[in-house]
Amino acid sequence: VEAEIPDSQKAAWKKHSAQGFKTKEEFENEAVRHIETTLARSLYNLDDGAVYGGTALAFRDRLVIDWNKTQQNQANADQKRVYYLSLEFLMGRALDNAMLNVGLKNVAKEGLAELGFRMEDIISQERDAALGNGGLGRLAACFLDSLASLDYPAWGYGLRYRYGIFKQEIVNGYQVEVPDYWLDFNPWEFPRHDVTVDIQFYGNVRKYTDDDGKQVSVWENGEIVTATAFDVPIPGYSTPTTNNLRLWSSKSSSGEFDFQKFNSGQYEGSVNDQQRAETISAVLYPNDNLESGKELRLKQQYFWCAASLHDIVRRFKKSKKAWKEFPQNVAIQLNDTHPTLAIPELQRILIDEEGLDWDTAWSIVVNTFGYTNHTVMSEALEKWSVPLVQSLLPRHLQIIYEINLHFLQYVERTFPKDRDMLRRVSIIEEGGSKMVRMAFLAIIGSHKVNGVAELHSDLIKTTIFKDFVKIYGEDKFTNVTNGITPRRWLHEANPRLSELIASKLGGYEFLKDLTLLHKIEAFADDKAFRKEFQDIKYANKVRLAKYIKEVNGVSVNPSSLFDIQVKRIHEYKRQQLNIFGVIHRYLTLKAMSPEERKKVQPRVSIFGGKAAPGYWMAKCIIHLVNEVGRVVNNDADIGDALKVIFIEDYNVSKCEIIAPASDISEHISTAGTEASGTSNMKFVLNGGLIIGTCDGANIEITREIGEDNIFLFGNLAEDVEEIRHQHTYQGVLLDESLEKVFDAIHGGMFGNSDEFKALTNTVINNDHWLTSADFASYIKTQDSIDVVFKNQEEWLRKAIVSVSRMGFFSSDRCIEEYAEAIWNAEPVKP
Ligand code: GPV
Repeated sequence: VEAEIPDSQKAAWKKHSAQGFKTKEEFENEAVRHIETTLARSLYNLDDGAVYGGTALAFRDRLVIDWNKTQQNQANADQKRVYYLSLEFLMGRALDNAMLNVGLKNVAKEGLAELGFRMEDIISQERDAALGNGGLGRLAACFLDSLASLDYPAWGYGLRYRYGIFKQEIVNGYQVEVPDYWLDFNPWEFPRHDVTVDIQFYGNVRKYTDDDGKQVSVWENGEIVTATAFDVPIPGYSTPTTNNLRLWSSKSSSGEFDFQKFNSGQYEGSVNDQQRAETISAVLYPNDNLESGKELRLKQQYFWCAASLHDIVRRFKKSKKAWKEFPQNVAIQLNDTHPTLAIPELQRILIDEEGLDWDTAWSIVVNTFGYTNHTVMSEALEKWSVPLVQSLLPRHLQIIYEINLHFLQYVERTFPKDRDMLRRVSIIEEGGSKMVRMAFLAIIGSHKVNGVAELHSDLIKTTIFKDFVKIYGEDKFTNVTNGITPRRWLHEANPRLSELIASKLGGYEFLKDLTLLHKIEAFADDKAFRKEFQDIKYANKVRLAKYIKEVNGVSVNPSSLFDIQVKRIHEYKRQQLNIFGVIHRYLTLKAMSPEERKKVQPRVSIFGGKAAPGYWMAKCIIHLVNEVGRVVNNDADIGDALKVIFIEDYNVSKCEIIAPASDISEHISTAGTEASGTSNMKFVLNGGLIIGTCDGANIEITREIGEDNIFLFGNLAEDVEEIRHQHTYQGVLLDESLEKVFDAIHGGMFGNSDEFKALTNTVINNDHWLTSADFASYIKTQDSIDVVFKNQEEWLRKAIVSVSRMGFFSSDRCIEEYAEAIWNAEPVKP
């Protein structure tokens, strides 16, 4: 195509092509131009919001110039491309990240100052892009940052939800969900009205024999919905590589609305189709670690998988290569089972549309896909009812049955004596109602399956996927321990700590190679370094205390020990264990004399996190935390000795203020339930210590930083089953201190005790999450934390050594592992 353009035309384009600003002057030019023209505002009609808009648009222009060059360059390079399919991308704010990654933050800061504005005020105008629930969605966002920073030719594919995760308000101590209108102003996306794909639902399958005597299936007569692409540029750090996140938005395929209906006076009816179509990408399902089985969710999954695959196949076909080369050119990673329909969809394209035979097509499919599992908990494993799939995706159900047939025939040949095996591993679960087990389909259709931390990857091999290890062998199953991007989670969140590290390491290389942090271990005993490290932590706590004062109206003393648990509210994550521990502490303080109380290490217990709107028990936990806070924070006997705070609407940008301000953070899931956890990494990287169970990545964090530097407690994963068994057959032996806590709750100390009955009863009745079984160990460990914290020198040493040993947990390391062991992909030099 390039060769066909006349030289004179090329020259004209080159002469006028956008360059993007480089200097402070040029930045101010661009920002002011956008404010005055794109946004139609003026010096006399300005606020931080408008200046944010102008600044963001100026940076967006920069990004899109790099984006264009990157796409051109990657197309020319003709290397294998990686596609990361995720229903969630929890991106947070983009401006600060864009400024850092293109290396123009200082230029912008000075420019803004000259225009009369402060950088922090402008950055904080941006609302989060919150297209995700929790760790799974944030992992996808960290991976995009690392893929671009390491120059991999990689695209993310997701859905452009009109409403991301709801905004959480706390009203009278209860969670209230409010819609998040995040698209009101979003300068980071480019609508591609020319990039559309028509997606079919329902309909029927017609079979016929063609002229060559071949059986052909045609899926037809369905409803059509159109997918439109919206592209979000993803800048790499310290490289011009700017990758793409393509988000699909749904709209009616018949244009705006039905003109016939409109003209015949049926005004309302005329918009029905349009609304039905737009509903598909309207809202993110707010469940974390729980599947809901709703038809609309299945529609979302197919809509997004089909649009993405169509796009990927279209790009491949431009290369004119043979189909068998597809897996050498394309790697598709499935973020959990949500995109599993991509497997039968690619098989359908290859056999129904491209005319390949089953076996050739299937080998292409398997070599293309990799599947990442994020949980072993049965309530989170996706299953779709066969009649639902039959009606929505009739051709896919046929293909799934055929995949299953081939697979079960193979299993039968290999394990002729184990008849029960066929029932256990079948993609179709028989029984009351037939279900499609998506995880099994994902395993069978992928060449690699990975867990997200060592313990978790071992658990999937020995529990839920045990039979598949027998069938396929160990090599199909692997581990890639999660990581986080040090750009956002160290440099952006904690600029002073980043600067201190850079001052000792002679630059910011460590943001590209986090293992370089090991060099600061040498300063763990350096007095001046410790002091500076301590000052930074204190300043970060002051910042958080200020926020808490503004929002919660509670004064907390920044010298107190800040104890933080922020994550989705879930019984398995055990915020209930934490709040029961807080109540125990309160009762203990109340029983003391004022003199004794003065000697106790003051503490601020901080909670934050959303509950799925339909998750009753999680909402009870939020309510209890708020009620305990109300009582404790207003108790004159207690004063600074204990404060209890619930931070409303926890999200990515709040985490950036919270993580740098912790002394201790809580990662206390029942052993064997948290696949990895990633906030544990964020907190340690920011100089806080951890109280945690032997679960998920806590185990590898312990291995890296040393067991002297972490507060571990509780039963081990290998003993959990046995304890639950005892609970079932011998009843729960309630911990004595916990019983006192329950007495206080039941006695109405924290308001109407009926509201908390469900919460205490589940512990008393079967204690599935080992809240009572782990309580004594938890309390004892919390007490030891008070003792160690009093010795600030020892505490600082632990914190500094821990930071220096966190290099392994960079998401850059994850991406290199995926590239090497799963994708077989290489970077493209920019
Ligand atoms: I499945 N995860 C999540 O955030 N949502 C889910 O629906 C499921 C898993 C999380 C796990 O709970 C974390 O342990 C893990 O660190 C994260 O996924 C990323 O792997």
